Amino acid sequence: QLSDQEWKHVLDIWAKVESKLPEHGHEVIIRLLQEHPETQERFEKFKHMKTADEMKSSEEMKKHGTNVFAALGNILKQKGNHAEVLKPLAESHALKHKIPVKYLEFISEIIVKVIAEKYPVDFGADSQAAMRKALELFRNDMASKYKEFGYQG
Ligand code: HNN
Repeated sequence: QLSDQEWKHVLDIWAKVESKLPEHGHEVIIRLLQEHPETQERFEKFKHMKTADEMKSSEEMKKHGTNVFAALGNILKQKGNHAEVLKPLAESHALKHKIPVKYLEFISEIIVKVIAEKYPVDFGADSQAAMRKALELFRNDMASKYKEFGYQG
């Protein structure tokens, strides 16, 4: 679990991310698919895309990035009491999309990297450490929900 100070770091930087939520969400998805091509196979609607340029000009991918970041923001704002909002997401990602915990690790790394590039001044070492901790908590709780749904992740 995170301290009050750590949650404050997480939510302060997230407030900055939200000023350009669709753009940042879009960029994170593109980098996930580029750096880990196996993740692209999980998206019926994106697996035909061949180049980063194609992804950048895709309004549908931007919309998906927005949805992912909106869901993540909603989780972070629960400050760890996220069981209720996590459950439907864990269910769909376990049983329908079959997203291994490894992929959640991939995106966590990219999220920290992208925020650090966009907000170097506001996202210092303490904030980065707090965000990593929050994303780890998210992943751990997803992993235990996955198991409840019979998916080993
Ligand atoms: O739960 C749902 O199926 C609703 C759509 C949705 C949301 C709100 C998805 C989603 C889909 C369905 C896309 C569609 O058809 O519109 C798929 C195929 N995801 C995936 C696949 C992979 C994936 Mn995710 N998601 N998602 C969300 C929301 C949040 C969310 N998803 C994530 C990762 C890492 C991957 C692996 C490639 C992911 C994360 C980390 C989050 C943030 C909580």
